Amino acid sequence: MALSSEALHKVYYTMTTIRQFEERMIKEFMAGNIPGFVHTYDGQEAVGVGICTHLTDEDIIGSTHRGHGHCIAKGCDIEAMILEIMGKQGGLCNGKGGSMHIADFDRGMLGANAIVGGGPPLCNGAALSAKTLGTKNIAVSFSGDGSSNQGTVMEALNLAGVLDLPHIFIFENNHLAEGTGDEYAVSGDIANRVASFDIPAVKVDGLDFFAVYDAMEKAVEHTRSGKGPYAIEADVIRFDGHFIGDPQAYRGEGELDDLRANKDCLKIFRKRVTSEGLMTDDELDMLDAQAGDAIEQGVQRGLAAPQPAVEELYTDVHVSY
Ligand SMILES: Cc1ncc(C[n+]2csc(CCOP(=O)(O)OP(=O)(O)O)c2C)c(N)n1
Repeated sequence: MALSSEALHKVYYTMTTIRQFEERMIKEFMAGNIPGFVHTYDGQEAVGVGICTHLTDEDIIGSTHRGHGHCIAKGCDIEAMILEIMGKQGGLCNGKGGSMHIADFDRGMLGANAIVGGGPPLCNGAALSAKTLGTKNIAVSFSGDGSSNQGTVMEALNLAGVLDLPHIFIFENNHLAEGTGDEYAVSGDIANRVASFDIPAVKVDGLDFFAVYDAMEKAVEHTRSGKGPYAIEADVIRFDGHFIGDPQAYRGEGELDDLRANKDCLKIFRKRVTSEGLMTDDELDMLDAQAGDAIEQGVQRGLAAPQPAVEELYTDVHVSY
């Protein structure tokens, strides 16, 4: 389906928000304004946005430790995300989850997840619930190449296949798990592995928003219409370290410069929409500026906000029904 001009604006706004959000989180982390451990998503924006553009608030996503981009693409409020990442009151989990545990059920964001391979089994649960209740909602899990090797992911694929669950498995293959390359750690091919579970699986260029968007359109058509699970393996890159502060000694000489020059999904998007006359450089620059302003405002709110009160230490620990 061709995207309207309004939809294209929204897509680019979301992608540039994710990019600038992550760049700012790096700065704030280095300045000591963010506690804990943070993994950034910059470089992978075309995947999160290409996938989530097809989803409603009632569809569920299960994220990873690298979850900021998934949250933003799913529509989470960025100011509330910043408060959460800074551990402040008013954050999406009232400042008690942090970067790796952001959840927002109002947006169908089941949660970031510090357990590698933890998302797919959770999404099977969400998918089973949707199927049992007959809601037509779907669940979408994100996993990395490293995560694809986890037993939990294999079990989730098997169960989704056996139960015909409305679950789309997204594998973001950025070719690195911490500092280990996929050519060393992943035997065979992720999409082929998934296909052996009798689940349709396609590979896509994860730097090309339009390729991801088209692949996800087919996946959603299949899964929402009751035909069961589906998988997409997106070939992508990450611009930064595994975590903020990672010295990246495992990178080759000039590798990062090459990625920034030639494998930047935002530049690829800009080139495509301007050359096809769909958007102008001025429009794109304006969206860059608007996203930057929103992030600046969120950061100022975050810096000024108080931490959760000590009395709240034991609240929000267990769910009450
Ligand atoms: C069960 C489990 N094992 C190991 C870790 C430590 N760990 C955190 S992220 C990571 C690498 C994950 O790589 P990948 O799935 O490719 O995702 P990426 O970091 O590339 O986004 C590892 C091993 C963990 N958090 N959980």
